[in-house]
Amino acid sequence: MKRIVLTGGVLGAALALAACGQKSETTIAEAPAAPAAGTPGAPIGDMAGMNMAGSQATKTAKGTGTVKSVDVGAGAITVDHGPIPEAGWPAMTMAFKAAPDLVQSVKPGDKVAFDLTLKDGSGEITAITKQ
Ligand SMILES: [Cu+2]
Repeated sequence: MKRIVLTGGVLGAALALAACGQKSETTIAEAPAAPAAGTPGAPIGDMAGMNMAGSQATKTAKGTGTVKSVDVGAGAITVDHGPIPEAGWPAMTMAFKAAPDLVQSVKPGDKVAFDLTLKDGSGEITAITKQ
């Protein structure tokens, strides 16, 4: 804080010199310093709030693909799926978490359309239908 005040004083002195002794301009130049010093705190607080909201939100997405394997015990369906723009994923084969009744409703080789809930970079199948 002291260094900021000193810097302000130096700048104020420089401005006073530049203004050739017009003291009214020195006063105007120093006035904005107080609001400016408080300004950085507000945007940082807002951004922190936005980030928290973003991490807590869950997105949904839809995909299509071919079931590669199912694991009822683990509650997972492995799908060779097409691109899923909502998740920013290219086509790939990956395992999704899914409720037991969904896992049991499909078998390897099935062509399926599915709904996903996206959270923390992974997806859970919330609905799946054979095509
Ligand atoms: Cu994937």
